[in-house]
Amino acid sequence: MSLTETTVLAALAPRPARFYPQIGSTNDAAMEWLSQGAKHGSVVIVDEQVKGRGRLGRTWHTPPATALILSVILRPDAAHLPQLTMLGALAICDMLDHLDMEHVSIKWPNDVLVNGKKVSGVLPEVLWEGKRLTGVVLGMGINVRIDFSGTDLAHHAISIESALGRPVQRLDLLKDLLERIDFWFSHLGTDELFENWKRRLTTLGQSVQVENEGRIVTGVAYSVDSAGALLVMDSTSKLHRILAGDIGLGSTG
Ligand code: BT5
Repeated sequence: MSLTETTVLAALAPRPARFYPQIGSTNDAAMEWLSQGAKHGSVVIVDEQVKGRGRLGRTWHTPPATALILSVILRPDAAHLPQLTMLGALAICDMLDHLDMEHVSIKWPNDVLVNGKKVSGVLPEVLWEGKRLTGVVLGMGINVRIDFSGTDLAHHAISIESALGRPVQRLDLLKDLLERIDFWFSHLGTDELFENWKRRLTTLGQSVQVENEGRIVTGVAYSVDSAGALLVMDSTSKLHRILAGDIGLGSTG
């Protein structure tokens, strides 16, 4: 079944949802809705996103009708903000498990991988009103049937259908994913959420290179803490706490 306003709104009712055949970025539309008072759990879904954003000004690439592109509006307690990226990646992993997908993992902090290739990215964005948290927009792009062959991403990206070898319905994935987001949202701040996220990380134990406060740190990804920071141990056994960034993986250390 294709994604249309009628099919999406009917499948998700009574959850508040907005569907667009084409949009610049679901995160931008959801941020605007949040600022206008959208309820917790509201969701923006599109068939085609033409100005998808990644982190640090990067681009998220999605041809029409080939991906699940959504932004969920959440109203967590500010104390739980560090777990929002974990929540998104975990919910996607659980959805993939439910499809019997094998070799699902998380590359710190927010990439969901299948067979070591990126199947999904998560982009949480936070809206404040002065010192008060208005809410969070959790943007997720999930590759369902994008053909990456011959593109720059061919060696780094993968789609659900090519990994599974069978077709899937985006509407079924959407409903399942939203239930899993609700589940993990109700576990924000718990050890269960943190431990499940940590268990999925492929990064731990690997040699990594990461930029921290303008300097490149090389070492072994030693652990993560409950705020989601990566702890990297360098060759002098000094621990570096990396809150956000991009890691390059070296050989297993
Ligand atoms: C992310 O950024 O992984 C977060 C992507 C979030 C996208 C969603 S879609 C719905 C919502 N609305 C938005 O506007 N954004 C969110 P980052 O870690 O910076 O990764 C970006 C990099 O991933 C790019 O520079 C490419 O190398 C690669 N990339 C781009 N498109 C991809 C795709 N479809 N599959 C796999 N990798 C991709």
